[in-house]
Amino acid sequence: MKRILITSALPYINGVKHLGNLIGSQLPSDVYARFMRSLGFEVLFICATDEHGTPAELAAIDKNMPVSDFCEEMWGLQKKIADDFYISFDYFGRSSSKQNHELTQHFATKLWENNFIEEVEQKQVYSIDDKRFLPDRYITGTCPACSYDKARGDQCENCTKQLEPTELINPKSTISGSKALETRKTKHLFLKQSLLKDKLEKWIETKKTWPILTKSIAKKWLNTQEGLKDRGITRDLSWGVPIRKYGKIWPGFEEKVFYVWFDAPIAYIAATKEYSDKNKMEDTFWKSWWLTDQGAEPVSYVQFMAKDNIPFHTISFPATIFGSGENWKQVDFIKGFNWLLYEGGKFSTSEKRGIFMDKALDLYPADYWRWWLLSNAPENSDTDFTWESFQSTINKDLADVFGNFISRVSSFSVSKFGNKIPSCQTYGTLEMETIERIEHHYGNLKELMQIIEIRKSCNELRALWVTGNEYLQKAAPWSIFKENPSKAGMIIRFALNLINFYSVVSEPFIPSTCMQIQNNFRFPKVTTFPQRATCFLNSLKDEQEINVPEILFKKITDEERITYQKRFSGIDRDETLL
Ligand code: B3M
Ligand code: ZN
Repeated sequence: MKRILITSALPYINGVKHLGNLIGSQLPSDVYARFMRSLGFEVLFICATDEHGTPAELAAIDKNMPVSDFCEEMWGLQKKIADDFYISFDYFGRSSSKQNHELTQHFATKLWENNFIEEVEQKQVYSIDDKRFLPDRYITGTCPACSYDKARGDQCENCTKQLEPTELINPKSTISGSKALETRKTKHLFLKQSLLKDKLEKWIETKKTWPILTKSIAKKWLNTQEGLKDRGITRDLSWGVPIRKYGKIWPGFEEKVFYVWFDAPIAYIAATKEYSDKNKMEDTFWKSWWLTDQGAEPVSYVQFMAKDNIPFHTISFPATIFGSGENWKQVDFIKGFNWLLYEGGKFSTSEKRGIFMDKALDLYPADYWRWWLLSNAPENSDTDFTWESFQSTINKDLADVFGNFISRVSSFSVSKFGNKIPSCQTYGTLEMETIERIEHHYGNLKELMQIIEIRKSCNELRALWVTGNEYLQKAAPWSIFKENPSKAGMIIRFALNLINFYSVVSEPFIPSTCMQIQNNFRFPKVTTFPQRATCFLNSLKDEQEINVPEILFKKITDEERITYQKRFSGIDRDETLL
């Protein structure tokens, strides 16, 4: 298959994401997208902000901003941060776009036509002063179990008990503080997922290559009552996709919007349409990626996400697509991730514990974070970010192995041979042996990236760099230069070719450094990977100019590590110790 559609789970709009969110979707999907482009596939890489739902409304209230302004501002910020991390989205859209409104309403209409949506009457808390029904989270009161007086309608934060809003003692509206609440009847739309059980089951059964994490979560949801329960897909909010059927307000649903998890995955499609509309492309463009009946070349569709998002992508969204009865593209492969922990505990936004994407870039360049996160990606189990591990990984892999190789080779080359690449002489046995080792790891790297084994791919890339260092150590051009300058020149020529090769194949992982190397050495631009490393390892021309690059990776000192360990350990940690 020549075309690969890649989506990264949509970052929720309410705040800047932390490193755990980054490694859970955007970063691994970026490496995969970059790598597949370089292998010559036609790639479309899409993401967007997930903007609806109560947390967005609450965050906007908190900032004293209209929710649409808040979302617009946060979209800009999230886009900028993604750019600063060199995430190579083809398009970064918004779930609040007109395209998503229309598509979400389209799906709901189709589901309704096909009898997968039903109207259900329910009792719900209504606030007389606010003149609206209140979602569970908009009601607070005293917990019947532990008497905590700020318990929310869905759960008590203090004792974690799951609650019904009607169980709260002295309930009041979070919006106005009003206690004039009563229960009234109202209608909600439900998606009848249970009717699609067989279809979903058969479909998931065909996914032989899905990672264990993805498949086990999918199966668990498929086989529990809870998982396939019909889902309410409407909410009493004003910010969201209005409930419409055939383009008209759905009678009885004037005050409601679709549930955020109903419209968010549809935004993958809508963001592609947004991209297409923005660039004034024909509709055939986005349809060729998302509809299987357009006569376009087949697409392989890969999604990236953290494990808590898997149920929505293996059950609810596929149910929406199947239920529409239309030929929308279903996902082919879901890459799920476990949690990234921070120094043994959870990242916490409210306690300011852990490192957030914007702060991270104030401390170190994007490639430092990218390399640590990718080489420690929580693929098979949760992974712990520690400052010790960060310091030692960066100092060893990037500074001592990769960076050092480049600076030793280039400074020796410039000092002995000037600014031109030393001219040719055929490679000897050691070079041939090295080529063989390179070929082996390069082959592994390509295979592993195609099955999206991120950590293992990083190991192979590291092995490529180590091979270069070991070669240099053995060949020791500095000790033979006096007697045999032309052999030393051959060694350096080979090593420079290696640098060129590294700068191409490492680019998906540490793109900014690789661009810097390519510019510095003025290597010819390469857009696709070589079939075999061999054809690359004698590709530089004699007239190639060499410059010694500035230090590529500054080492992380113990002092820095200790300072940051303290600074990011949680709210006012220092004061409480006093
Ligand atoms: N917004 C991820 C989260 O915030 C969620 C992903 C939606 S993907 C369609 O947990
Ligand atoms: Zn409680």
